[in-house]
This record gives sequence, structure tokens and C-alpha cells, in this order.
Amino acid sequence: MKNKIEEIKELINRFHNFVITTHVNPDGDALGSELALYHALRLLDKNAVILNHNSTPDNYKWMDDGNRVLHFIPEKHRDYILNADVIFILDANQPDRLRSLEPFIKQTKAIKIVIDHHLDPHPFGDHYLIDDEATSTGEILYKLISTFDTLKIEREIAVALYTAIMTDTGSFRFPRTDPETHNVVSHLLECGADPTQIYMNVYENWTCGRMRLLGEALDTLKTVHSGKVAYIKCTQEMFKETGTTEVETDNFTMYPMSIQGVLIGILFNELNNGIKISFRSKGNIPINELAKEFGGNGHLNAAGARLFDKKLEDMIPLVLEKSLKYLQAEI
Ligand SMILES: [Mn+2]
Repeated sequence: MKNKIEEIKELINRFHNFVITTHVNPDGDALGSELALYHALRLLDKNAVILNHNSTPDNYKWMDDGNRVLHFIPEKHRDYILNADVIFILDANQPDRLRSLEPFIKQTKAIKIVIDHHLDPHPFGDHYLIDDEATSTGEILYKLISTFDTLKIEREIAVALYTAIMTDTGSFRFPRTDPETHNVVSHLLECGADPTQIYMNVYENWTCGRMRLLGEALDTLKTVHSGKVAYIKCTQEMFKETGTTEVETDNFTMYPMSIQGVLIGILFNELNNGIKISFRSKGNIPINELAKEFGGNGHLNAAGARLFDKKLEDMIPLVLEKSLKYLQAEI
């Protein structure tokens, strides 16, 4: 890990033009990591551009009041990718997670650096800084940024990294949260991150439509396998009725997971062209293995899968049936 950080530090020092990107539907870790790295590169007098497949969700727009995160439009932005010296791919380790950027990232001669904390990276980058024990990509970036002696962690960087770590640890409660995480966060508070304000910006910022969507989703709640697996679903009709999109189901999995005795919680989302499944588990249940059975990926306790051209009513029974064998894992 130390050697890898040194290697990447050297590439940052050597080159000048950087592009930063992340996965489809960026979350707090993805956006916080991108913005922290962007500000760090600017402080080092480098050129940096952030290009994302999606525009920034409403509850993270406050973090980017300078509009540094650009919604990728191929005709307008492709040359940034093709002419970059280095491309940072953050919080994602599979090229198809980059969606509309993927063909250009495959085409460019730029050096590709993948910084991530997910398991099973695909071989498409030139350098990998992967720590699957880290709570978040933000925590890995903190380590990278801290190695530059000349770089002060300014408030903007601290806020972005704090947001990344807070969101990916479920507000410091997920299993990988350890003393090291709190040491990092303690320093970020010293550097000006305000925990009250950041929490409010991210989590106490719902639209009425989103709250109504949650109500409808909870109405679909069912449990199977003696109450050990609980699931909810959101259909296209529900999104239309409440004026919401799939992005607003972020963290809905916490509700089935909060039920006494539930070991696996699942959220099924109906998309325009298929479905998205979010899986959560407790203890040693390797829910990423269940996700893999449906072409997905993730961590031990949190994973996801996207299936194109599949229907909810066909997939739900199949997923529930396959979930049974994972309940036998020790916890
Ligand atoms: Mn992450």
C-alpha cells in the first residue's frame, strides 16, 4: 500500500493534466473523493477536470458550489479524456461502471489509475491503489493526499473527505469503521469539516416526493425464510407517482435491515430497461457472493447488481430462493 501511494505520488508530481471520474450514479464517497482529489491537484498547480456519467444528485450539490463536477457530454468533453496525461478512476473498479465514458477511457493513451475499496478489480487500469479493508475511497485518498508535505488539507478537502467517509460508513456504524477511521475523521474536523452541517446537507434534505416513495416502498415490505430475509421494492409507477427517480432510493435498504432477526435485506428497483438490486447483510454473510450470481459485485455486507431487460416479477422469486443458502454462514 505504501509503495503504491509513493508510485502514484510520483505520477502526480511528474504530470500536469488530470481527469477524474467515478461510477454511474455517484454517491457521497464517489463525489467527495473526486472533489478532494480535484482540490488537492489544484493546490499542487495541476490542471484537473471532473467528468461524470451522471449529473450530481441534489443532496450533494452543496459540496460543489463551484460547479467543478461536469456531466459528461462526449462531443464536448471527449478531448479532455483523449488528451489527459493521467485519468483517475475513483470508487469503481470495472470499466462498464463508467458507462458513457468507457469507450473514451479505453481509447485514450493516458495513464489510468484506479483508486478503490471494492473487491475483484478488473484489469483495465495501469495502476491500482486498492484497499478493500478501507471504509471508503475517501479514506484511501486521505492517505494519498497526506503524503504530500507541501499540501495542507484545506477546509474544502476536509469537507469532501468527511462526506465520503461519513456516507460510506453509514455515519460511522458499518463494520469496517475502526480506530484508524476515527483518527482520520478527527483530523478532518481539525481541518474545518463541520459534522452537524454535513449530516444535515446530506441526510436532512429530502423532498416530500422521496418521503412518499419511502412510504410506498415500505408498504411492499415482505419477509421470507423465517423472517431472516426482508425485502422492499420500488416500481416505475411509484417513481412516476411521487415524482422521484431511482437515485432517491439511496439507503432505503436500511429499513428492511432494521427489522429484528433480519440477516439479509434487499431492495429491488424497477428501471426503464431492467432492474437494480441492492443487497445488505449482517455478520459474515458474504452478500457480494449472492450479488455475483446476478452479475453484480460489492463488499461482504453491501453489494449490488444491475440486470438489463429483466422483470421484477421474474427476478424477485429467483433472488429470494438463492438467498437461502447464504443464511447458513456463521454470524
Ligand atoms: Mn465507496
